[in-house]
Amino acid sequence: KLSPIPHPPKKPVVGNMLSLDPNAPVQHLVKLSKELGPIFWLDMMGAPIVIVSGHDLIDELSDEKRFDKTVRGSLRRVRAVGGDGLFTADTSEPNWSKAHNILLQPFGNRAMQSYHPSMVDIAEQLVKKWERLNADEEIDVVHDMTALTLDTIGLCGFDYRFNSFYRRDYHPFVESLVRSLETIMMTRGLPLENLWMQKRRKTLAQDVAFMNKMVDEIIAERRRNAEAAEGKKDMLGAMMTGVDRSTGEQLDDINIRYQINTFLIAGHETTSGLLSCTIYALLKHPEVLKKAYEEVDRVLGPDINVKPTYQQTTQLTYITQILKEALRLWPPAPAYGITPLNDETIGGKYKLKKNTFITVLVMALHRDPSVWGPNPDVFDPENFSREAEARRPINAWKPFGNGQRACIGRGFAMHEAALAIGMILQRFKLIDVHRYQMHLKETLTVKPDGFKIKVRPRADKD
Ligand code: MNH
Repeated sequence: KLSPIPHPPKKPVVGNMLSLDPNAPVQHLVKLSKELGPIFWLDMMGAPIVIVSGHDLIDELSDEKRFDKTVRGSLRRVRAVGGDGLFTADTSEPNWSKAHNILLQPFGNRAMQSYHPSMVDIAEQLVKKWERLNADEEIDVVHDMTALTLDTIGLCGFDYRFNSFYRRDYHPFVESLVRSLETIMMTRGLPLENLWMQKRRKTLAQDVAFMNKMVDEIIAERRRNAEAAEGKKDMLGAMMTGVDRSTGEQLDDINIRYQINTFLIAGHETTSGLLSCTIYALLKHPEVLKKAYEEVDRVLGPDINVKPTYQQTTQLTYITQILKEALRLWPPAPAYGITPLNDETIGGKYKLKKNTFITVLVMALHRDPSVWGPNPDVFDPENFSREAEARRPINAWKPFGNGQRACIGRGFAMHEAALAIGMILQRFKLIDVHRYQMHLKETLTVKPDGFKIKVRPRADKD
């Protein structure tokens, strides 16, 4: 019924379900897209999924009058933690537009300036940790970047310090969050799964209860001390006082809790993946690293005792190009789901029934030779020079999703990442002790697996 859309051979009952590598489904899909082309479909036990990776088709799929985000599969199960928070709400749910309208302000440019000192506070904890390492000690890059992004969203989001740099493991909240997401991603709706997953499902319920209790207490505490918190300009404050202009309504406390859970899910793994991949790219491209050092020295100056200002951080334009190129090759959120609002035909011949589940495979789009040229796998920040960006067709670079359902934390993540890379390069030489080769681990997001480096102060002789 989906012809002429190509698809690989399938097995009875399970269809293509078991042929996808459970440890690296997205990378497996990228491989299939190379064999089967810019659009193909898989049979997930009777339910088709259409996977699209070609730019022409994705350009069409980006028309929000014809296609909308859909919350299905593992993302639907994330609602166990995110509820009807922005990320996991259907566009038609009243709380989506309400929260969207209210949250535009605390995620806007003006608000970013007020978060900047908190971002510097946490980034300083990171570089202080690195300054105190002995010459033989290695850095677990993803671990430290996750500590940075988590503590940053905690402090800017609701004035809470996870103090990740003061512990060996993560904060109990994060342990619960990570374990929950793991269970959610392991669940695939296979026969008998409920039986062998029983223990994990029980733990999931306990973890969710624990996270909700902690966040609910933070909210209740803020309600009690509303006056003392008057001057606080964090996201929680904005959510508690913000009014949706189109309905005149406010967010209720349960929804605010889900938004906070959501910021922690959406806000820490992704940005930490971006930072880790950026460090990898810098290690592997000495000419890029050299230009990055030059920019940092020019914009931030050599004095590491002077904190970077908001303005200076926005002037790190070459570092921003590097970050964008890292988001191209290793998009931390490598795919997103959409669905046709009515029966559709795309590319002039591919018929898609209303409600079909379509996966936009961003990871493959970002290496489409029709946009990125004959060597799309090569890391090159010049892909994001002003001229190259102006020349490029729209909807070719989608690391933050599409349209009104695109990432609301984009400005936050980019500012935080530019600041962190700036402060790291101001102080350190990076050493690729293990000649690491990129190996992506897939959870809800993708990040480098087992990536360790060493650093030395820049002043040190080699
Ligand atoms: Mn974020 C949605 C990627 C950082 C909060 N984010 C999305 C989507 C992508 C995405 C892709 C769209 C998903 C979909 O269509 O199903 N987000 C990123 C990346 C980074 C990132 C690559 C970092 C780099 N995101 C952040 C940060 C926050 C955040 C930081 C919050 C502090 N993101 C969100 C929220 C949404 C979202 C909230 C849902 C927005 C909506 O649908 O209204």
